[in-house]
Formats: sequence, structure tokens, C-alpha cells
Amino acid sequence: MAKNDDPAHKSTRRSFLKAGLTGGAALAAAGVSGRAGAAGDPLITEIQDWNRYSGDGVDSRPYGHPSEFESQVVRRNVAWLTADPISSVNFTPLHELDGIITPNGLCFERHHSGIAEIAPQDHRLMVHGLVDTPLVFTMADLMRFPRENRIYFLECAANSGMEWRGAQLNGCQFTHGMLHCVMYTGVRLRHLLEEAGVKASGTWLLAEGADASGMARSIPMEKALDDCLVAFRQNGEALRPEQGYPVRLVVPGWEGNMWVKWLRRLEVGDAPWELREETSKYTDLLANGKARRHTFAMDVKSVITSPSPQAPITHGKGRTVLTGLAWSGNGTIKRVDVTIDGGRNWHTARLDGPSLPKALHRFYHEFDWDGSELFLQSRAIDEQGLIQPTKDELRAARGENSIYHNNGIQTWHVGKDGTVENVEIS
Ligand SMILES: Nc1nc2c(c(=O)[nH]1)N[C@H]1C(S)=C(S)[C@@H](COP(=O)(O)O)O[C@H]1N2
Ligand SMILES: [Mo]
Repeated sequence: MAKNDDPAHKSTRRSFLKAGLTGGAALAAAGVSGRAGAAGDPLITEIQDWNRYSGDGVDSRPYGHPSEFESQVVRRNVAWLTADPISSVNFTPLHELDGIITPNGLCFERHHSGIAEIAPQDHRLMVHGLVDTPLVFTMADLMRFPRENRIYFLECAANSGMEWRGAQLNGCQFTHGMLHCVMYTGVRLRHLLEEAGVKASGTWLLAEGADASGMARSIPMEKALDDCLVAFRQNGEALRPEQGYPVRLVVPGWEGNMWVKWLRRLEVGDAPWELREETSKYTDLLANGKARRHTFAMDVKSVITSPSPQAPITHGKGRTVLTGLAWSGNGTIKRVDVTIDGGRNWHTARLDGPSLPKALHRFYHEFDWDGSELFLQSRAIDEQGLIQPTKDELRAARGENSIYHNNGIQTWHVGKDGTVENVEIS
């Protein structure tokens, strides 16, 4: 434990003692003050229960779960958004997470007809249409193809959709939480299609789910033969029922709606099917009354996850860690810029952790907070050189009728008391 008897640090002693001693060594290494005067802290001088009594033995938690002190780290919905939780969405608590991997139990859920509960032995995946040999695969059949492990983000095209006309929801969980990133294990969709033999006229693929909504999307054959996976595991274990157990389609970099869960049917055709999810939904109505459609790829985007409305600054002035996520459906993230003064000065953020195509990237910016008001923004640039636009730029290009594909720069206002609010300044 670091000792610091410099009188200049004494004023921080009391608040430090109240907050408890956590991560002392790591903080000291980073040059953070506030270690002085730990003497007399009952958490050090008195034996605590966890130090006196043995705890639960092995097997008390056959499937482990998070500490009881982390009970606030949960998915949340916005009750007024949808009429019924059966066809609804909840949000990943991005402000509580770090790194790039979303824990399985925290991946946001979007269902059109609730969670289908399917025993794997009862599941069938059909491949038919413009193929030489229509085929049906069982889960056991799928397990006999060569497997691949890939980390990808999934973002619903409606993520940030409620923010098109102005700042609305107070927290990145709600403004940006239709987003998760896990490691999938699965087989290349291409292998299944090759097994059936796609005819030369087969230029489109229909993917359909086994849930009651039978949700389906048209996918260009070029993408289907490229990097799509038919996945049965997430982060090493079986897919969660919420994520499409026993099998889902993974469509890297493209809008979440195409990642059909409980995947049961693949039909090869020669044109898109123009279903509900690609006409009345997931199209972008422009100012001139025309709608963009087939806007498959998710644009370059980022968000500061802390500080943020649900993760205010509680430690007062001084050393502050700003962190966030950046991602692009086009590939990797090349750079993230961060400003704390509403765009007057930009700093290059520090990217840390793996930089994988079509996966989340983690960034940090450490700064000394002088206790004044801040306007925090992040701006991502991807490997193709595409730059995240301001919301003004986005509305100038696309009007105000859109819901989907809002990748505008998010602004958080930090008050002098450290509270954080969703605002818009550009
Ligand atoms: N079968 C089926 N697949 C589906 C859906 C659905 O309701 N049924 N929802 C889609 C939508 S709109 C999104 S954004 C993603 C959400 O995936 P998640 O629930 O794993 O977050 O799944 C897609 N796949
Ligand atoms: Mo979605």
C-alpha cells in the first residue's frame, strides 16, 4: 500500500476513508493521490466477517453468477417504447462494462414474438429454393462442419433511433444499448450453401426464424458466401435462448435485424423478398419523401460509456478516466478522437485491447478534471477513413424522418457536481 504524508493530500483523507480502500496499488502506480492517512481505518484495523468466517464451498453455485454487489448491472427496457414485452427490446448496460466482450446474460434482446424455447434435437434447418439438392440439417449435422470462432458486434439498426430529433433518453444504456459483442462459434454459411449447391441464378438468400413471428430477411448471396456464420455458441457456451438457441445467423457488420435467431430456413432466390422487415421497417425515409432501402452495413460510430448519465463523476476534481466504445460495419477502427470541451480541442483517445474487424473497440482518455462544466464527445474513424458525423451533419444529409442508422456524435454534459446529462450541441 502506498504511503503519502504530503500535507497537500490531507484534505482528501476523509472522503477517501469513506469511500474505502479499493485498488490501492494500481491507483498509486497511476499517480493518483488520496492514499494518505489510512491509519485508523476500521476496514484495515478490524477483522471483517469475510476475513473471520469460511464462505460457501465449491458447488454452492453450479452455474456462477455475479457478485451480489453488482445487482444494478442488468438489462433494462423503456416501458413506453413498445406496447408489449413480447415484441420489444431491452438494452445492454454499456456504462457498467469494460473491454469489448458483452457477458452473455447482459446482451440486449430484441424479439418480435418473445423467446422461442427449442430443444436442440427438435430443431431443423432447411436449405432449399434455387439449389441442386434441397437439404435439411439437424443440430448434430451442423456440428460436423469445420468450426470458426469470430468476435463481432451486433447493433440493431434502430439503436439511437429515439435520438433523431434531439436528445431524449438519459443514459448510454438507452441511447446506444442495442449493441452487443461476443465471440461466436459456428460454421460458415457458405459450407451449407455449397453442400446444397447454389444454382447460378441464385443471387439472394432468405433467412427465416422458427419463432412465432417467423421473422425473415433477404440477404445478398455475395454476403452469404462471404463472412456469414451459422452460430451455435456465444462466448464459449451454447447460445442463450434470448439470442436464438440453438442456432442463429451471424451477418458481420450488418444491421442486427438480419441476424435471424432460431434459424430454421434458408431459401435461395433470384430477387429480394421485400418482406415487412425490409420495406415498412428498416428503411430510411428521407426529407424528400423517398426511402433508402437495403442499407445493410452499420456505419462508423462511438459513444462515451463513462462518464455518462448513469455513470456520473463521483470522485470530485482530479484524475478522471473517460472510456467508451467504437465500432464500424466496414472493418476496424483506425482512430477515436475525444473532446471534453464540446469540440474546441480534440485529443486522440487511447485504443486498448484487440482491434478486430466488425467488433467493438475500447478507448480511454485520462484527464485531470478541474471541476468545471464539460461537454464530452467522441468521434470514430474507421479503416476505410469514414468519419462519424455530427447530428447536424446527419440531419442535413438525411432529414428528420429517420429512425434507423443514427451514427451521430453523442454529447454528454457534465455539471460541476459531476452529474451527467444527455444534451445536443452540434
Ligand atoms: N427469429 C428472429 N430473429 C431475430 C429477431 C426476432 O424477433 N426473431 N429480431 C431481430 C432484431 S430486430 C435484432 S436487432 C436482433 C437482436 O438480437 P439479440 O436479441 O441477440 O440482441 O435479432 C434479430 N433476429
Ligand atoms: Mo433490430
